[in-house]
Amino acid sequence: MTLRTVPTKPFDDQKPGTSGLRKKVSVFQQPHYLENFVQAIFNALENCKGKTLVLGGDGRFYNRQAIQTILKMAAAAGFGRVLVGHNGILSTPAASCVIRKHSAFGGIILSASHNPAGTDGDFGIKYNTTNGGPAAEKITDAIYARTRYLQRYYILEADDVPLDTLGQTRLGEMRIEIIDSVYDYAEMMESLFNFAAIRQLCSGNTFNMRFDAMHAVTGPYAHEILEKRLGAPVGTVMNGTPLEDFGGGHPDPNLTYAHDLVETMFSAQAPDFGAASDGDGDRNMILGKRFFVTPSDSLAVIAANARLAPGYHRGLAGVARSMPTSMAVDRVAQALNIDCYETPTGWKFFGNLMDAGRVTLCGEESFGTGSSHIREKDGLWAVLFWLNILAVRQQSVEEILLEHWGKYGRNFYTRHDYENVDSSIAKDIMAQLHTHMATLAGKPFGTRRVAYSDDFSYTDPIDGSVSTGQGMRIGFEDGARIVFRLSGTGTEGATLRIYVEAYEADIAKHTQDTQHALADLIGIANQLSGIREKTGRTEPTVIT
Ligand code: G16
Repeated sequence: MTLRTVPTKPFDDQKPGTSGLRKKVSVFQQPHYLENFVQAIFNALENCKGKTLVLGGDGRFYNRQAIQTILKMAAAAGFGRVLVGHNGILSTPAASCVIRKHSAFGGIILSASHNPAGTDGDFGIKYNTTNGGPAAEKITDAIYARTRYLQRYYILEADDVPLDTLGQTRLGEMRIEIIDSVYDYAEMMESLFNFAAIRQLCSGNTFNMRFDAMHAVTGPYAHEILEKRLGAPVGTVMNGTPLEDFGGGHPDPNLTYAHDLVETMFSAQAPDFGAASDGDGDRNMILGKRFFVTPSDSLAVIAANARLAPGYHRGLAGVARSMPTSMAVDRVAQALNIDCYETPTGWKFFGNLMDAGRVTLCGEESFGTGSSHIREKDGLWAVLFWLNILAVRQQSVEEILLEHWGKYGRNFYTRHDYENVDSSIAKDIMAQLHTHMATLAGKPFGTRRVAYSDDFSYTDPIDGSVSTGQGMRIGFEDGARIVFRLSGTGTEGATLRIYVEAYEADIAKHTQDTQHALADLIGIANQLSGIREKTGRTEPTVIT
């Protein structure tokens, strides 16, 4: 085995987005592209000698090839030990769990999350730190800075490592452990939730559920936890075999892309409970019988019922949500008399708050919910939390939501996505909105008046770091809000997101259709951005 130094040249498009570097597979397949980014990570970490790294991904196309390259580069960088998921598989939450449980120095997670996979699909890579969470901006900035002037990378010339046999092997001086992808994670879930009560619910005759793994990474986790450990009937898990191209689907658990599940849950014979997770297992969608729970409401309901789960029976230290997430959880926090933090979009912004013990529960409108049990959002965890609540309360999902809104009021909420918009048009729309921000305060729009408008900026309360340009927000005096943001996870053109929210205290109005309830605000958002005229689109690509 020889250590090779390979000369290379920087690529100018390796700036990590909301969650790591995501590009088309063909971009990653360019000679040196992956290697450059991995070397930039190792260079930014400075001293990897003898340290432990966790490595795995969501099983999409290019996962196995990338793992072989990264193992040889990790050996060249001097890592002492690498824990690799069996067959290269680790869901994002499982990777976070393994990093923490085994006190690893960090981890590399290979995933482009919910983006489609396959030879024409997307691939992604991100670095998580020793707390198990996505690297903070100062680290991703340091990695990016290294990519800008990288001249060489180091790699061990060696045979590929078999990933399909559990156990230990070596690559040069470095020890490799192929670990069970599910075990640590499943054990942790069992320690947090009332498995006995959930088992009774799932294995009885009165309750019926479906979990859609969308041919992505959560299949093996869901089979083990829901069907084996909790006794749900075989067949509860749909699309449970992970495929390199996710079966040609788009594993984004929302009403548009999780169509198999949505069809089942809105049919005449709908089961009582339905859920889905995404490509890498960190997102979740929760459905009742012919009933959709928005991620923002799901976060609020979990917060309000947290004490029902054994892992949370002492209550919550505090909660956090991303800025565009609805303010439903704020109302619960107020009632519980705990702090509620508003952060920019991106799970990495929750890390410091959780490490400092300020918050237990976090969530985002983008179908992400999680807690301080790990430092990533966690799809199956959210599903188990809901099952725990249902098992204890013995009510339907709809009944729980109606009661919740009755107590706290309802935050109607929707997000309109315009995907694959020409990047220069999207930038232009955002630039014009930016100029509007300074002039809107005090202006009336129909029955509403603008209370504030700005480009959201966040000062981390723990380390004082400042993140600017995190989305344009317009707040009305009655608590309604409109937010405009460009997605930081897409790989084609730009995705413009419009988030709309309004609070309704009147219980008689809680069962209105969301799009109808928010129609006037959607009209204001369209008018202010001019999105339809400027893009020629007549409707959003996805509405959630
Ligand atoms: C990632 C981040 C989330 C973020 C989401 C959407 O999720 O981890 O924090 O909310 O992207 O980001 P954007 O609106 O910029 O596209 P995932 O599941 O894709 O890793």
